[in-house]
Amino acid sequence: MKLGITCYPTYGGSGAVATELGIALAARGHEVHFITYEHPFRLPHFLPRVHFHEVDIGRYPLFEYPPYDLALAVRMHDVVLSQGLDLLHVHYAIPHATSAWIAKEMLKEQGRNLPVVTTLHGTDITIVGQDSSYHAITRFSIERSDRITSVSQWLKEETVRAFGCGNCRVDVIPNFVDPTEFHRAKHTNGLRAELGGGKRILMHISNMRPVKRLGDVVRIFAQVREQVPSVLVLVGDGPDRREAEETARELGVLGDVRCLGKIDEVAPLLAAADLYLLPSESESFGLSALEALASGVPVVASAVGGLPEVVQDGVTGALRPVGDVAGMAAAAVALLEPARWSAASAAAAADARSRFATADVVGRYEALYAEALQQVR
Ligand code: GMT
Repeated sequence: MKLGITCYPTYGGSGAVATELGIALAARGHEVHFITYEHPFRLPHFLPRVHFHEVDIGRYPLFEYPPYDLALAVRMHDVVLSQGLDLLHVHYAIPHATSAWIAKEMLKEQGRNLPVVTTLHGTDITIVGQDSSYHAITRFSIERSDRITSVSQWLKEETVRAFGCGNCRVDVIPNFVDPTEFHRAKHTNGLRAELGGGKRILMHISNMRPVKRLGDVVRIFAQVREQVPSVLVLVGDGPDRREAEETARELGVLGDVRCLGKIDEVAPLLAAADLYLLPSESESFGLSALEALASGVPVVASAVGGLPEVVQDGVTGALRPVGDVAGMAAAAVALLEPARWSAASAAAAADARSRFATADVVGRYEALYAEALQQVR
């Protein structure tokens, strides 16, 4: 198949999933065309059968807010025609599903009925899509997609609840992980000694927005550190990073917090970690938690959203209510006990491989594409 994929190319779970999906589809023989405003961050510069088409929004002094969604629709229309694409798959509904619908309507003038698949990832449904400025267009664009997928059962139910599209068929296709790349034994690169200096390593990776509750990450760490010599490694950047550093200073633990900033390849870092912390306010899936589990790193997270579909409480990690810093810290200390850690680490890697391996999940997308193509014929 010739597939167009649109996503946010910058740091974030939806862009990571979309890019890994495109790479896996190309490896399975499909031709993949990324259509977005920047080179996706997880895309190496050249891969066979992978193409990148930049969306140029142009600049005109009249526009305080250049209409990216229109430029994207035009680029989609153009790439479908010039490259003979069979299908468009957009990740994150806003504005990608809307642009795809416009492109689809434009293509009707060329006698094409192009199937559009929309994958819902999280805040497109839970936060941004529920803002009154976007609610109606999000609902409209989801309903106009030929097929809709969501990354967890929880997100599917939330979509029906928030948008009331009872007639929409939403297929749950979970996120996935490459078990050969996210593999503890693959990365023996001295990072453990470099980052931990003999102490246990707690890690958190995110775009550091309020929904991640970065302050809780620091507070959990401070409580763990009272009982277990440990360091906290923070990867990524975002609006809450500075405040988290301030919290660490106030708690007297800043000297054991390492802020690494944005790093593209996180598999070697995760392979060096002992525990992964994700105490989010909301999380439709928690891709970074899955990548940690595959790397043999037990996860301490909030019992919220789609996280219980990813982390098995008491087996591959621990789930506690949002904001339960003391509960998460106690669970983390218990998980760091050597025998308990070994069992949880082995269970985490095995569970990630058995339920979320790339080959199985990508096969489900291929089957869905084939059905979508049949549907519009
Ligand atoms: O940051 C992004 O690219 C999207 C982001 C979001 O806020 O929607 O992440 C979501 O998509 C990821 C990939 O499917 C999920 O693993 C995250 O759980 C989800 N984030 C939230 O729901 C907060």
